[in-house]
Amino acid sequence: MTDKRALLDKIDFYLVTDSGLSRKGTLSDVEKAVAAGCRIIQYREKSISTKDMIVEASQIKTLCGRESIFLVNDRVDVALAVDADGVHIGQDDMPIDAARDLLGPDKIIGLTVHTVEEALEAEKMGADYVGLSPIFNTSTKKDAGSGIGPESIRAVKDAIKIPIIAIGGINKQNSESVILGGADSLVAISAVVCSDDVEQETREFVALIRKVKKDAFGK
Ligand code: TZP
Ligand code: MG
Repeated sequence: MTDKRALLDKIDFYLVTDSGLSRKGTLSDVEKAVAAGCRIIQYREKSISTKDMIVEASQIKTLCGRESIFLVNDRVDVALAVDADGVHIGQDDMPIDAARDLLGPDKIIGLTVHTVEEALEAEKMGADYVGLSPIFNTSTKKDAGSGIGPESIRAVKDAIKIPIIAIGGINKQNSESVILGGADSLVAISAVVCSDDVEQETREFVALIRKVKKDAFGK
């Protein structure tokens, strides 16, 4: 197991980039989030050329350094080109086994799931974690569907051993319900990248998640 894969068990706040929503830009957001203790970054970029993505992905890889996991959303080819730590893929993207064949055994593969059945299938196919989506309604992803509610996380947690990252409509007010519901980590895109101070917001999310885990589970 690489060092980066071992880090998966220790993540609290997970940043997904969004250049359309960001106030200060993707590179600035990544830099601030890493400085604030975010240990996993997903580069999600759908609006620039592959050539430009590869340039930006290499810069993000440098910012993540050895401390933070660096994943590329959807694009196995871009992840390979820059030797990222792995990919995050959706139900309609490249199947996990095909991605694993291309990336090899050491890279991290995360899959978006919406149900217990999809989570079980993801684990069976060799996913390293699942992104459970959407927990609440969100306007950040137009086709995300309706929120499943934080109370739906428990059934997924009971069904699989790999970590669950919760995503969709999460903010500081509802984060506690998400972690108590069974999520290992959570993503908040608009709550962080639309803020004036990404570093401070990230710090607050990291501290809040750690406190909820410590108070509830003693870890
Ligand atoms: N996938 C599922 S919901 C979502 C993505 C990328 C958007 C989450 O954004 P926000 O602003 O945290 O609701
Ligand atoms: Mg996708």
